[in-house]
Amino acid sequence: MAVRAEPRAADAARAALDAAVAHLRSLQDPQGWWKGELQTNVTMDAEDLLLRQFLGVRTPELTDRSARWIRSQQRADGTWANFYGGPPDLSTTVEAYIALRLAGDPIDASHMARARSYILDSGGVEHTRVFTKLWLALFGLWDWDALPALPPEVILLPPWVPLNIYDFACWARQTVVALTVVGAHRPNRGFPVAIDEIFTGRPAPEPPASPWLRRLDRILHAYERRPLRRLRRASLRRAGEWIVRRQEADGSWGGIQPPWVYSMIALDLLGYPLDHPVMAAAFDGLERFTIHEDGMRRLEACQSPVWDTALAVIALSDAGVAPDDPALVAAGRWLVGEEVRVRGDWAVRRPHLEPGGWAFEFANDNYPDIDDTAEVVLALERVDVDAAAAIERGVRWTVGMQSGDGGWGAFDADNTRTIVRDLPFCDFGEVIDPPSADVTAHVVEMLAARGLAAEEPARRGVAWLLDAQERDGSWFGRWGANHVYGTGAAVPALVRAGLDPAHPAIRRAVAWLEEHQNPDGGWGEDLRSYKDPAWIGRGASTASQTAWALLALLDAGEGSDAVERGVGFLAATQTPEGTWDEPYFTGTGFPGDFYINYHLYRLVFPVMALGRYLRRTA
Ligand code: R19
Repeated sequence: MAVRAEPRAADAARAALDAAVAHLRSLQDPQGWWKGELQTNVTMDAEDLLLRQFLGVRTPELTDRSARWIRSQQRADGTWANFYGGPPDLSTTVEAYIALRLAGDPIDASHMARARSYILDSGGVEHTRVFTKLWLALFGLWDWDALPALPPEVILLPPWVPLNIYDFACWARQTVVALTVVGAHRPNRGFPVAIDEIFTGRPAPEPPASPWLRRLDRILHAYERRPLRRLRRASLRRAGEWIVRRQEADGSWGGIQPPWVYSMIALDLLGYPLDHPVMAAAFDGLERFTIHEDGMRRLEACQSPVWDTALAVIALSDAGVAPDDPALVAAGRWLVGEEVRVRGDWAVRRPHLEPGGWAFEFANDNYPDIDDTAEVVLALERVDVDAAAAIERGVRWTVGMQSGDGGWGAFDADNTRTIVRDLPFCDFGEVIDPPSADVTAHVVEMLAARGLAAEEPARRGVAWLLDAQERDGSWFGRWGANHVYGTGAAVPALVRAGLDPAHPAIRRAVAWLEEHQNPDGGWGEDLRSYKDPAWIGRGASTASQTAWALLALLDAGEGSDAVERGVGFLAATQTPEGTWDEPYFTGTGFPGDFYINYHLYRLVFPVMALGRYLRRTA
């Protein structure tokens, strides 16, 4: 058939979907899974060099490859950001600068001079976050006394005492336990180059902590000078055991970079030799998180195969791929094999709950999460594999993990003690895991798909969501950017749980989405929206965010012009390969501090949206 000058929207959508499906199929691993790169920022690479420097295993060849990557990410103004197009980040720039100094880049090289002038204009090393100063302290470049205290004795606090380790979100908990061991040893391994040039010499700002937490910090510093010897020894032994027991099958801790590298440093200080099986597995695992390309190396902060596979299955199924299609069957079998069947840290708050569910990564048995479990169940419902028992366990586990207020957090139930956020130590990233709209919506959608919408857990979830709707009609996006993600999750969940699309909550959400559509037909929301409300719902159009908005509008029953223009945007911006370019980060690690470009989002979400659009108009 000849190409028409102005193909109907549905024809363009069909062609785009076919190409996207073919491309998505081509990315599946022979073992059944999908995994897109999880792109973050150069602190991963800088800290990797610092880790190896600390442990005495940094080689010139590896240093050169990392340094080339770090240099390639520097912007014209000499700075590094935490996300594409983002503002310069001082801590990231300082870490990158130090890594390049370690790699031998001279102070007077122009790229170093530009970085330095930004650093000094921004207050120098003195104004960086706690983690950056901690890295410097390991090498004698920062004073241990000038860091917030965090004694290993916290590991002895029972789970009902405020500020015990189970009050921290799991990612912060594993980081904190390792860092208490490091802080107790106060190592100084020296540094082969001077970096005096990035200090201003002015006093560091006081961390914004409440008066009594500041007093607690002073008391802990005093204790640190003369810790009770037997208590200290017992705490360090407990912390060491706690860490070793939580190493995952792939050598990681929690499948994420921060606890991984700090656990390696802690175990080194506790006397584990580098060839000890625990340390050797940790090194091997890091290698599998390293991408080698064009003579450079870069690290993933985390890997997302379970998440990506669940989303890809849902997308292909939405696109009309049959449940017995070999690609979906292989994916389904692989997902069933990834089920977590053991208790993890979550059991501290839910001791009587049977294990079940899925984690985000290849290996993270200690930390299955509710978001992945919801999406995996939704995916397994659509494939011809025997998954009934795993689905049943996953649903029960999810229901058991509902927080007291009716919502769901990502990894734990009732992880809501906000006092943790006020510790002077916690100046970076979210450190608790309270219920969020996106995770709660995914669970409600899953319960509805299982025919459980009328039961108490789903009804409380719906009530939680209705209560969490913003005044403007949108929902906040905790793990995706930002209100477009939250709204794109909440509306389908509510409608599938039985809320009438004519319900005022849905109408307000639709109106909000329509008001925030860009003139090009797409949707975009800048990550600055997390800090500056003026950016909420605003930003350059991206494929994934456009798809999220469409998912909401389609489930809300909109046959509107907005939908046609959104679909038109996707069709018009597809690459010849069948995917979309998406330099913008649309994933959120920590609102305000840490962002992720999930490389498969640009493809799986448009496939879902186009597939659902065509089903409806077919
Ligand atoms: C939804 C599915 N999700 C619920 C899972 C998302 C997993 C994202 C991977 C995040 O990887 C991390 C995790 C933690 C950190 C930290 C960090 C910050 C503060 C403290 Br205290 C400890 C650690 C820094 O980078 C990270 C990356 C999509």
